[in-house]
Amino acid sequence: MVGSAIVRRLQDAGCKQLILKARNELDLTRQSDVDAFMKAEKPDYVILAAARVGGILANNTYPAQFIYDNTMIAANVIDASHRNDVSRLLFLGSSCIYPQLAKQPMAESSLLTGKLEPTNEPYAIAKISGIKLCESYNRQHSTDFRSIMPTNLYGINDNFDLKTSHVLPALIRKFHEAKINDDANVEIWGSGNPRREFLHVDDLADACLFVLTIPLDSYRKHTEPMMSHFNVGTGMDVTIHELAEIINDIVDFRGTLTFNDDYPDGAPRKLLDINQLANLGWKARINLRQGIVSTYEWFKENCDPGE
Ligand code: GFB
Repeated sequence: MVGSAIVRRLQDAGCKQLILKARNELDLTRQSDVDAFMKAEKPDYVILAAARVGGILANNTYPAQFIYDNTMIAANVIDASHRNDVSRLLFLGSSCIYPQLAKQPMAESSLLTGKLEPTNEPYAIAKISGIKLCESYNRQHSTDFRSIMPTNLYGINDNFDLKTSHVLPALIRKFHEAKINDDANVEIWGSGNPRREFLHVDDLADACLFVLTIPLDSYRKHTEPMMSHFNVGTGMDVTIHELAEIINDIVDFRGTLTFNDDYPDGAPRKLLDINQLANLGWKARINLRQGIVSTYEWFKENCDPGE
């Protein structure tokens, strides 16, 4: 989802040469393969959007895969980028790097000020390693490696598998199938009380290009030497219950909602402080309802066997 959105954005911007590798062509967890690729291609810029990602259940069920794959991907790509003289790199992290009970909205400076949310601690540690790799290479080798921390993402090419997906695509699918099957209710995991901020992936792709093209002096002026990342979000959040009602309305399902407490809630709230990037002139454009409507249209055309 993220990689393809960034490719579309770079093509729109007239980027002349994109070097792309699908997962089955290059395994980023294998250092020798990454080294050989970087040596052969010598890219000028690297955008590191590849990651093993998933929703709360996938993170909680496969912690070893989440920490191992993401740690290896970050270490291999960042180190090979340094050794092959990449002039600028952008690393994508996640808002789950911040403490479970961080002051809201969460500023970049709240990193490493408290305990992480247990359901995704392994993933968060791998992403924190990525940020710290970038900062450390910048300090020791004077590289220009940057990081952004997006909030919960959604959009076309999302994962709609109910066991591994994030909440927004899961609810699109659940409400759609409940409507088609004439079910009486839709089950929502947890209490419905956690608050989440959702960013459309096309807005994220725009932010990637924006951050990648900030002149180095301005980038440094807006970040501290050991806190060199930017939050990327909308600045607004909703409860999971409110999100479910929005999707209920868009899908036009007429049944009831039930809340299943056997599933975890995860972090109570993850609202990003987006002032740092806003001060440089970037803001999200796609509002949540519009974004869900277009994602639902894409889902019906591409993922729904009944249509
Ligand atoms: O999006 P989500 O899976 O991940 O869940 P996180 C957000 C909230 O929605 C949780 C609830 O409180 C879930 O219990 N929820 C309700 C559901 N119904 C559903 C459902 O059908 N499917 C899912 N998946 N959730 C992830 C992290 O945390 O966020 C990752 O685990 C990453 O590491 C990602 O940071 C952005 O927002 O809780």
